[in-house]
Amino acid sequence: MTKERALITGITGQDGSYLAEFLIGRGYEVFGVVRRSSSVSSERVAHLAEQVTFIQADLLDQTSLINALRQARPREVYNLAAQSFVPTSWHQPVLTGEFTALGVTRMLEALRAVDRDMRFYQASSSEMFGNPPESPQDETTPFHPRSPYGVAKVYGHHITVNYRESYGLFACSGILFNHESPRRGVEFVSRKITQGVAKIKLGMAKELVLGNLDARRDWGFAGEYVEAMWQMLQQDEPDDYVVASGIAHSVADLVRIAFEFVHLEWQEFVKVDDSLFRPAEVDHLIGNSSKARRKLGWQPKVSFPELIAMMVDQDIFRLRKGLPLYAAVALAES
Ligand code: NAP
Ligand code: F7E
Repeated sequence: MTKERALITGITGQDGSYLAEFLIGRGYEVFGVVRRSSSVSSERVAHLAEQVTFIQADLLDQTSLINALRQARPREVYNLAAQSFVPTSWHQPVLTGEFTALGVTRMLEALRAVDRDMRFYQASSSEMFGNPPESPQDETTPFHPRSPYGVAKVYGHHITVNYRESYGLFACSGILFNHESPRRGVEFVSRKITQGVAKIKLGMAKELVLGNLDARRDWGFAGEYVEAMWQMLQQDEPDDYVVASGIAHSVADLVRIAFEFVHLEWQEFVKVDDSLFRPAEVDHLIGNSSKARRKLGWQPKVSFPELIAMMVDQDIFRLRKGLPLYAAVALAES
């Protein structure tokens, strides 16, 4: 039997690695877009190297995207690539717009040029809500982004909807709230905290310097959120969905739970540095994913404390074993 084919941009990122694992597990032939780099950026998918076909392309380069789709001929295209770190979007706003906003149009144009029957998933974000007029946020909540990243994602969302309406493409936008994992980039607050706690526990660091502890987010486990992406592309009609846990916690809660897990008092180690505060903060996000739960049958299973425990545990394991930052570690190992 011929395997279904899927192409993932951003396969070397957190979500790309979990999505590739998930699709391989469902019998897909997986193609992953990687950009040329002078150093290795494929730690998260090293364990999948034999099962994925990597294609060199870049969201900045239209021809390379067309060629990637011509080579892979996928049924499903998951556009996960982006400049995804919010603080960097203030330092590199133009580049963020090129990758995270216009990059989506380049992908959609490539799809239109190669095969309009391919199904398209766009990685939209709760950062589009920014400073929302209502709580919790769902698919009808107006956008008020608070960073160049959020603004770029609003463009990516609207162009996806527009190509669906203009050309009848099967294009879906998944509005995902924060999702974390032991493979999360170390600059994001969850992993910064769990790695910091692991280092302090092992005597490798003395303090953990953070920014705004009052910000509240709706955090879930990335391994589960990628399943919702796939489910969106299996529906009869393309649509947009909020994916969230429905529970918000503060950064301070995250800190407290992570330190409690290793039996340490967080107040003894955490320092706040005002320079880590953002020019415009997103204070409080919480998602209402009832549409995804109803139509996709999706629901999260890993609780917030379980997620934090999993991350601290694996950070301690990696540090003890001297493993690379993003190496996939089986849960049973740690
Ligand atoms: P991530 O870990 O930062 O991964 C980003 C990926 O994009 C990497 O594979 C990166 O490749 C690739 N990339 C960046 N610029 C590129 C370019 N010009 N051409 C080709 N590839 C490029 O992000 P993530 O957390 O997995 O998130 C996946 C997607 O979901 C992103 O679009 C993000 O904005 C969005 N999102 C994330 C969350 C979340 O909580 N994680 C929530 C909502 C939406 P390199 O390895 O070469 O850098
Ligand atoms: O910040 C506060 C910070 O960088 C969360 C991306 O995946 O999710 C992510 O964006 C909160 C913010 O994620 C530090 O001020 C305090 O309020 O982990 P973060 P984010 O900005 O929410 C969305 C949904 C995406 O789409 C993005 O791609 O934590 N915070 N102290 C800190 N944040 C960081 N990074 N570092 C600190 O030291």
